Amino acid sequence: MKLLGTNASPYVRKARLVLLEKNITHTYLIDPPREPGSQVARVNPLGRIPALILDDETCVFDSPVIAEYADTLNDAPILIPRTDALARMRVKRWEALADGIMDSAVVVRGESLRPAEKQDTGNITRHNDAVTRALAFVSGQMGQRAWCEGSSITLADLAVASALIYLDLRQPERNWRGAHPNLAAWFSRMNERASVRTSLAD
Ligand SMILES: N[C@@H](CCC(=O)N[C@@H](CS)C(=O)NCC(=O)O)C(=O)O
Repeated sequence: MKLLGTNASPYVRKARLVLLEKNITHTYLIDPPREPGSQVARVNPLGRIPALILDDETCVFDSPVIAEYADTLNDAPILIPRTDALARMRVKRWEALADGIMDSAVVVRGESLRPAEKQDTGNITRHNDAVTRALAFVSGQMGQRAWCEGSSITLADLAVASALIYLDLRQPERNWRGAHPNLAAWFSRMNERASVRTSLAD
């Protein structure tokens, strides 16, 4: 299978981390959707990354669907609980929270690329405030636990790490480590994982 993406996209990072953690053989292809010659719109009608192209050419999108599909391919590890409905919901809710942080940070990034006089400052504030609230919620839920949910790594950890890596990239001035030392400690452990190192290497 082939994963189309870019290194900056937090959704792509989440999908990559799932494939890497589960040791699923794949080729990672850098394909910015807006560049001439991109194959993204041909395979994903939404024109978005990540797009996972299976060997029979089926295209899997978007990142929650990729994560869920990939998680069913093997059990090592199981990243989304299979049978416990409450545990499953909680992991998916963590993912929704992380994706929401990404969504808001992407909006803020988009605004910042517009000429100053065209930027919607109200929109920027709304989305930055949502990120701030969501981080406080993440921190409160995390407490001093080793993992977001349960007693081992899940999709929740990979999704939250992807959101935080994106915040570091686009909002380096945001001092989330100072505001949430428990998140900082958890993140520095996540950062040592081979999957995260690989995703940050290229
Ligand atoms: N909900 C989607 C969001 C994907 C998304 O918005 N990706 C952005 C990159 S971060 C994209 O492809 N935008 C289209 C573009 O850049 O033209 C997912 O989770 O996969």
